[in-house]
Amino acid sequence: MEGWGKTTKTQRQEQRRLGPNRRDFKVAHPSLDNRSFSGSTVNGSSCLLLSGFVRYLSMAAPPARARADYDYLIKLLLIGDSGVGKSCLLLRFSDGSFTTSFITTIGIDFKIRTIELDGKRIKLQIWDTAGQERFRTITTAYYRGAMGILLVYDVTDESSFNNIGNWIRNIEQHASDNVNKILVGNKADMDESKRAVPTSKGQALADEYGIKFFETSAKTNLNVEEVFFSIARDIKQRLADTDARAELPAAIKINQADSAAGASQGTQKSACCGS
Ligand SMILES: Nc1nc2c(ncn2[C@@H]2O[C@H](COP(=O)(O)OP(=O)(O)OP(=O)(O)O)[C@@H](O)[C@H]2O)c(=O)[nH]1
Ligand SMILES: [Mg+2]
Repeated sequence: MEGWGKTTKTQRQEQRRLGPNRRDFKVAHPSLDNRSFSGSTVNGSSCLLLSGFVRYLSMAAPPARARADYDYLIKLLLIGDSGVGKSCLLLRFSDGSFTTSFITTIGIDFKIRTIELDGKRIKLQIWDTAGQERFRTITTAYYRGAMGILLVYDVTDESSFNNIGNWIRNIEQHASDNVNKILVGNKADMDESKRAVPTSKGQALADEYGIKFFETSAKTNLNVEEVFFSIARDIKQRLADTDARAELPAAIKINQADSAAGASQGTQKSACCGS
């Protein structure tokens, strides 16, 4: 009885200690490719040893993630000159908000939003790079893991448009060959008198590179969803095609094996029946 009482007391102490500080965590990093980890933290530290006990404490709560909560994980990257509105586009898409204050990105940042496309859950992991030259070494390290890249310029800033060629060369040097790209002319809400890059020029450049083009406004939410959904749809299609191709030889092999088995059975049968 004493032992039982002791355990209960310890458990109660643990429960008080864990209390509201227990929370689920997810870790994702581009170097982890398509993997992400989930688990629990207690005051910031791993609680593997306590996991059984925690499960006991949270019997009524839903179980820890036993399976992936998405069908596809798609990693996107935002690149372009400093000040074109990359972070604002991401904030608009992930949080539905906008700020006029300019807080330049230091290095790299990311946000996650899960969307649904054709009945599939697509988890978008969107990496927002700093446009400033001094962060170039850090940011280019993230190109390799990207499945899609949004090239952003500011329609009121001609040099940001002229630099798109340099950003494309960066992609050619550092990203995977099959990465999807999309051209984005942001700040389309600005007064026509401020516009430095006509829509036709943006479209012509996109056509030259054979990529899609959108003019957006993070401020008014013009075309923001459309850009992210468009590139996500193209990547999902590419991944689905790759999956289908990867499965094809196996399917053929199975069929061949089946028919081979069938043929040998048939041979046996005919041998049997023929005899
Ligand atoms: N009018 C207008 N202003 C915008 C829009 N998007 C961003 N801005 C403004 O442009 C400034 C720069 O935006 P950011 O999103 O921080 O720019 P960034 O490309 O992330 O810049 P770096 O992090 O330095 O690379 C901010 O003052 C924003 O408020 C837009 O669509 N319309
Ligand atoms: Mg930024």
